[in-house]
Amino acid sequence: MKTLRLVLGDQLSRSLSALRDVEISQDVVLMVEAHDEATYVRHHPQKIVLVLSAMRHFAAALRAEGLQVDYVRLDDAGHSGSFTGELGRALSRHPVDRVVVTEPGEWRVWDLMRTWGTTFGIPVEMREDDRFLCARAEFAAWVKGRQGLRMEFFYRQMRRKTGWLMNGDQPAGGRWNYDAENRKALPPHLALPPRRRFVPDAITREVMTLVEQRFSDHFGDLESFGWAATRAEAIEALRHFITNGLPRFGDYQDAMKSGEDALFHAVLSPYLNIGLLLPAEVCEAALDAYPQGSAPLSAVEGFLRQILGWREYVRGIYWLRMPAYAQTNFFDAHRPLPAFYWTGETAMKCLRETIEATRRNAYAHHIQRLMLTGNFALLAGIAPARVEEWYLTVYADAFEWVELPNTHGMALHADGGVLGSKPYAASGAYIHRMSDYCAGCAYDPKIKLGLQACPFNYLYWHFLIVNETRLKPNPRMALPYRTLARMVDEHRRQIVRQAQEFLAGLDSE
Ligand code: FAD
Ligand code: DLZ
Ligand code: SF4
Repeated sequence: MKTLRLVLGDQLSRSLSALRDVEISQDVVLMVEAHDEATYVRHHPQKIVLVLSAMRHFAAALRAEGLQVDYVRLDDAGHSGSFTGELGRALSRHPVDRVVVTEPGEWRVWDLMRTWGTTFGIPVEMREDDRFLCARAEFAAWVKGRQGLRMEFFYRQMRRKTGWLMNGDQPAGGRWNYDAENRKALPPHLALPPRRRFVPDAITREVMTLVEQRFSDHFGDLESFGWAATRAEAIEALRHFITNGLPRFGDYQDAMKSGEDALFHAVLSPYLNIGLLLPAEVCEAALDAYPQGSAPLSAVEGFLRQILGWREYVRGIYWLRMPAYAQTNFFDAHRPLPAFYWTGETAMKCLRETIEATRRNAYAHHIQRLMLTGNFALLAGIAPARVEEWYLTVYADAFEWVELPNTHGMALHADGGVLGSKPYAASGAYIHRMSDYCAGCAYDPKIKLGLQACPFNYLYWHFLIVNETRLKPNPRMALPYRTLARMVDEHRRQIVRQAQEFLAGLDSE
């Protein structure tokens, strides 16, 4: 049966289900660079270059194997701009019996794909994306009959299933979780590993020129592009992390440092999310480091939890709850996104540095995303959809299946507690403890009110005050509400006044 096999820009894995039974003598692989995909949000130019360059390299590798690849470039004459339009045009070029695709990562594209059979009058087989460690049906079965969907219990089930870091049915070292040891602040003189960067080759440089011409008005710098664009390079980035980052990953997972963009983080998420690396091989590379003694158990467990736990869990939640998931707004938050999310122009040093790093690298590490830009948006009551659009726009690893649960659920608690049992709200004290940003800031994290007070301080208490009916019943919020109850009325009034003045003074985008 002659088959047209569509491969998307985040499906660049040779083991992809859509490619598995390819008949080299007759099938055609279709790959499409689509204007719509670069602009449904105005992606960071580094993300567009990464995806398009990796697609071109992947197509070249398939061709070298003898596969017939029909590759549609962004600037090809007659381009319709969309997946649907280009599938239609490809079907008129290739008389095939069926179309095979692997299910896409985003609900938006899945919703399109399910219409294709009827639109084009041809069988369209949508296959499972089995690059993940937990199938969608398996996640749905885990959810059945459960009251709460806590990640920790999902993660334990995944540990048992894979046998990773297990001694029989018990966790290696006697504990499931070394989280408590993963919260150290960074000692001032600790040497940090350099990020593994790759010099753009001719293919990447050609794409960079194209992206500069077409998307120069998108947020983000392109000249500092240093991402891997091939599987071989991505494997090198993985090795670099296992040797240089993993041993200290656990200890300093939650730390932040001025001028340091990645610390001991892996910087592998874009490669995992577009398919240059597979989650199983990344986990196995980390697991191999433990018996060899090159990384301690707390680091390997902490890293495994991010991929085997969080990454699989957020995908499970996304597909379980979409499309309704994106519509909830637990705090009824409607404020527009402040302009400084795009310009970086704010006196708050922690936010300024994070936004500048984001512009430079299309990357920020987890704690910057969660406890700085995310925490501020939560405390300031920014509309979830605006915040989500920002996160989907600015990061090279941003695909909605992983971005949305992290933003909507983890950072903004807009899902009312599906993903996290309480909001990750924090005052300046937390940022001061976990970073060195405050030393060079116009504000002081120890001052609660007045011109020099850290805005995170009064915004934090203001957030608790205005959301008292929503949050006070949550037993995990008992401690801050007990502190609030001890606050004299005049102090509460001053907090509300200063927070309102500050929020009213924010320029919006
Ligand atoms: P490390 O910290 O070194 O972690 C290793 C790997 O674990 C990552 O590469 C990633 O694949 C996985 N991982 C870690 N944390 C998470 C998590 N919470 N959810 C899913 N996978 C995780 N991650 C994305 O891949 N795409 C996104 O669009 C995205 N948006 C986010 C938005 C917000 C508001 C927050 C709080 C987090 C978001 N994350 C997202 C999760 C996390 O911040 C990134 O995966 C991580 O920063 C990527 O950098 P790294 O490779 O250095 O990760
Ligand atoms: C992110 C992205 C971009 C910028 N461009 C393309 C593209 O031109 N062609 C393509 O196949 N995929 C692209 N992607 C990734 C898609 O947006 C992604 O496959 C869908 O969002 C489904 O997850
Ligand atoms: Fe951020 Fe407040 Fe510290 Fe300034 S004082 S860097 S705003 S936490």
